[in-house]
Amino acid sequence: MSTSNTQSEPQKDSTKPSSTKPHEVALNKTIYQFKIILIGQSGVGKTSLVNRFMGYEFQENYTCTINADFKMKSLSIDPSTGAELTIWDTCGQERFRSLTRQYYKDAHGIILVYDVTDEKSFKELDSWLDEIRINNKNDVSIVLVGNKIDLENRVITKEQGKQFADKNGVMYIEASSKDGINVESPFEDLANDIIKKLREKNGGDNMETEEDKIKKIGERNEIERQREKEVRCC
Ligand SMILES: Nc1nc2c(ncn2[C@@H]2O[C@H](COP(=O)(O)OP(=O)(O)OP(=O)(O)O)[C@@H](O)[C@H]2O)c(=O)[nH]1
Ligand SMILES: [Mg+2]
Repeated sequence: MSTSNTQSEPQKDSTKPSSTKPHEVALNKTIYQFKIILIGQSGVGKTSLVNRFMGYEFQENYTCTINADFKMKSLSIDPSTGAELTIWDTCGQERFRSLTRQYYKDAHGIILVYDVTDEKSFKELDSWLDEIRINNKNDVSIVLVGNKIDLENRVITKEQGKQFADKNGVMYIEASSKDGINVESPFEDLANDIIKKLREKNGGDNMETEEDKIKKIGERNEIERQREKEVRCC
């Protein structure tokens, strides 16, 4: 899977969610647009993870995220499918909680992060999952990330993390933003899972699925582009 940054500068004034509409369809390539949010206790490493995924260097200094920040990056899923991710990195501090809730609503995927050296950040995971259930009514894809595995003073084992994830039906990845371990997998696994769910919705019945609609919009755009070309050239 290849990646490319389409935009690295946060646009602080935009709070509009993205949709699963394809951004571009060319020669049968469908590019989905997904909204991904990162949540979890303050200081667990959400911003560090996003920054590493974007290709920036790891920063030892801690700068608390104010409310939320966003970045965009494109992924190539397979030769005929791509995904353009709008990534919302929220602040974990309690005082921003009511503001950051607005980002849950139309998210297609959620990265829930805890720090393997911080028991409190692990114990709070149940309340974060409750937040998701309350604020996102969709069948949202979730990946749990146990971050900071480079540190020696870890208190939450890999088995504990995996058990929690299995019990709650979410994916699980251990990562180190510092050492650059698994900094892309959470985003790639989410995109794959969201696309898989969209395709599964297609199975069996004759109802027009979300993916059908997406493809149709894409095909229509392509036809319109072709028509425009024809008009221009004649
Ligand atoms: N050793 C180590 N330190 C990390 C890692 N990831 C983040 N940190 C450090 O942890 C601190 C907090 O990281 P942030 O990414 O700012 O945490 P955050 O979750 O975005 O915090 P808020 O914005 O307050 O919600 C910083 O000092 C980082 O350098 C990691 O994988 N290993
Ligand atoms: Mg942050």
